[in-house]
Amino acid sequence: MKIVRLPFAVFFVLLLLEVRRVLGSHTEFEFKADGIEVVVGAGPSQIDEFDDGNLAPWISFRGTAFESGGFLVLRDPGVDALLPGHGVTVDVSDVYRFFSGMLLEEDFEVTSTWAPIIPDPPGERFATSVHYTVGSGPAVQAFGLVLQNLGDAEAAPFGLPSGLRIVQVLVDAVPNQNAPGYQSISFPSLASVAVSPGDVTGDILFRIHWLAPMRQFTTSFSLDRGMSFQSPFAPVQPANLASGAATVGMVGDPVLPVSAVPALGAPGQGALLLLLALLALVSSRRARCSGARRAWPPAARYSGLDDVRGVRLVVGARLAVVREGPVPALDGGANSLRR
Ligand SMILES: [Ca+2]
Ligand SMILES: [Ca+2]
Repeated sequence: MKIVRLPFAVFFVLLLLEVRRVLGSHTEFEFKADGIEVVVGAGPSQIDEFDDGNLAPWISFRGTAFESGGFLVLRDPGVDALLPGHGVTVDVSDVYRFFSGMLLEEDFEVTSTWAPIIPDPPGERFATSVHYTVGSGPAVQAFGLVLQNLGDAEAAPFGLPSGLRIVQVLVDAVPNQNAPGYQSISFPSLASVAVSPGDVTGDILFRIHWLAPMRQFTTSFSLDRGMSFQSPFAPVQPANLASGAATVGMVGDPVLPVSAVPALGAPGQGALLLLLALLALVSSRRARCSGARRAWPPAARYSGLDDVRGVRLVVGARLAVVREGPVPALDGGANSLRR
């Protein structure tokens, strides 16, 4: 029996890892920022090189973010946030930070330096943005630059062409109070230019400039580590006058069409079939040992992922492996399938 239990445990773990992969992270992504510089008014440069291994004073609200090797790393697993009315979910990993004196009453300039990682289609994108509340809140506005590589289905909800593009966007949003999504979100200003992967010859720099007297944002970006900058976008003057503090956001948030239902990948299916075979083997041996000679029902079946609500695995009548209901983050076995 020990010979059987070892591979059973192995495939059990493989199955859990696959379920965790499918349900916990629809996308695999990793973006890195090498540093960021903020200048407020005539003040000194405030520079963060992400080089002390400690994320603070940046705060991450969603997903996976950490400092490593002199970089801010934003990667999967992110946290899903529905964009209501747009038919997409974004899988977000993010960090935010307030820089000293960074108020909308002051001029400021934010320059972020991202490693030259080309986002993978059909959903990946990363962004640097400036966030501030509108009125007394909870409405927020964000303005920023994005490098995205969206497929047709992922780009259409934004009214943008697909492919590798730099996007300048102004976002109006009302975040949910106790959930990662939004009550409402819209894009009152949206512009983009196509980029060829070959144009990216060095670090990608995003620069956002706020001119307080004009209440106006302008942007520029570099695809060659700051050797040259391009500014193809028109200035943006937000319609909703805001005041007070602004924070900087660094975000990686692959876009997923809502219709993209998670499914077991090939490795998971293989592990599952082998697991079923092993379960049948274990059960038949037990039946023979006990002398019960029970007929094994032929209808060992896997009823599949019931969208994202749960997993049901039914093998005959005697060995019922069932896990139903919400599947929280499958944390290595605490919420595992039970025999
Ligand atoms: Ca660095
Ligand atoms: Ca740090």
